[in-house]
Amino acid sequence: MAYFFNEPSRTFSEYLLVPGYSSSECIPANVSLQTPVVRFKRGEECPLTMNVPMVSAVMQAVSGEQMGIGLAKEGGIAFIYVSQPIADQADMVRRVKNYKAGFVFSDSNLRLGDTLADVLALKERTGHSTMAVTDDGTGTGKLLGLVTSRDYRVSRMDPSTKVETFMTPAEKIVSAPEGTSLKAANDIIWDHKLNALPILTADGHLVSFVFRKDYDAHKGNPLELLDSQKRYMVGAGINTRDYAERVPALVEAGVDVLVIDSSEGYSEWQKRTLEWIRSRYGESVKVGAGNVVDGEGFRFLADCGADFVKVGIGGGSICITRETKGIGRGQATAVIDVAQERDKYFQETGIYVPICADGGIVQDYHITLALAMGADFCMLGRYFSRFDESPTSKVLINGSYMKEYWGEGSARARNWQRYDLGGASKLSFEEGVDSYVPYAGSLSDGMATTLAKVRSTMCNCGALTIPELREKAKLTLVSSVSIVEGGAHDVLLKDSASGGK
Ligand code: RVP
Repeated sequence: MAYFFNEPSRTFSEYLLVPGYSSSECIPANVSLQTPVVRFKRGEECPLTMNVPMVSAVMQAVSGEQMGIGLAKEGGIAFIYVSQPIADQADMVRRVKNYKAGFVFSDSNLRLGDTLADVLALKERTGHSTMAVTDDGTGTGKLLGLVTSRDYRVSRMDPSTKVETFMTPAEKIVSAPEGTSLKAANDIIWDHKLNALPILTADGHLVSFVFRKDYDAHKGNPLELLDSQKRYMVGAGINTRDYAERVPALVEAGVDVLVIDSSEGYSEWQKRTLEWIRSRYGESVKVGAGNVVDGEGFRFLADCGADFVKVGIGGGSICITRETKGIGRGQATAVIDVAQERDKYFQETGIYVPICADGGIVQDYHITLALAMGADFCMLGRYFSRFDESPTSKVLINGSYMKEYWGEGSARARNWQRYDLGGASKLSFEEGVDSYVPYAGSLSDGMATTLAKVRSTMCNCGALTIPELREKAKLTLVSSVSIVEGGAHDVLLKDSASGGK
């Protein structure tokens, strides 16, 4: 007979934390959000930790190289999406690893023949106002000139005006040779009162820019996540189909951690993938697996050698797996169940296998709840897709800026490998939707607010670290009536009274 779970499965919004005693030491500035990412033995140090408990989803609409760089700056890890050709994914990883803080690859480039209209269109698309004019229109072409917003006046110039008539030509540009240190570049910027300094090869090809504002920003990233060679850390997704080619390419590109990207991870395919990686690389390549939603699935993947296990089926904001296939489990219940098994596994074997709560984080406090319930870190898609650093377009809809966000199981992404159970090499039916999310500005500002809330709640619970939160947390279920009580209620909101903004 079928097995029936006794309790209904629940989501994060059905829980709240009940505050504990906070001492005068318990202030947000003293909170550490450091957390393990990969397995380690009792008494040993975890070989890969993060400074904040957040990773970005393995999705086309979320994790490209900009997210890789941006999130590492904030102390977390982006998992570069797998639903693209191997060489392209490896290039993205390589660009994050080669990124030198403060040295920016030029993504807004023009050719001599381009016009003012092209400049404006490029600015609209990338949001960047400093543009290189190169012989081949790429970020590594020979530098012929620079265009910034100080070089043109839209109201007084014809849109068909050629770039070469108003750009600052190469001979008038202050530049620095490849190999210049960030400190020396900054001195040149300061001495010449520049906003941007192009770094050039000996034969005049563009390598990167150093921007005045980035140098200042770099000094403000105390949590940035660096490898032993002071490069940013980055992750990448793999699938259970082409791992024999994809993994070597990603490892060669310098990836720090992999994850098998699948909607359902309790499978022989994942076992085979993990075994292949272990036989080829031993413990040197770190790889997470998933997704699972109960202790049984966790134990299977832990026994197969997964470095961490991802938890969550059907809770993603763009995910319709529960509707289409009828599989899944409320995300809070799944995390609680898997965390209990992880602790049992640790007691029995002395091996700690971190777990990642993937999907369904809607409010910032859901992160704190997930941590209190036992997650070591959270994976977020919708959250990160809203920022400048996600690879998607910013569009104006009904007067508000939005970003596009689509599921890996949508017809748009066509990531059939993620849903593959062996057999056909195509997406048989959709498990995800294509959507808009409200644009939310820069990653750094957004995460600062989110993490301030997490730290503050931890202090309310008397916890200065994630393990302490887990030990001290008191969680209560809330009734549907008390959920209403939790929002603004029985008042007329001024925004809605005046018909909104
Ligand atoms: P969310 O943060 O709620 O947007 O969820 C993101 C997660 O949703 C991803 O990490 C992944 O596990 C899942 N996902 C991605 N695509 C799809 C889909 O098309 N169904 N689901």
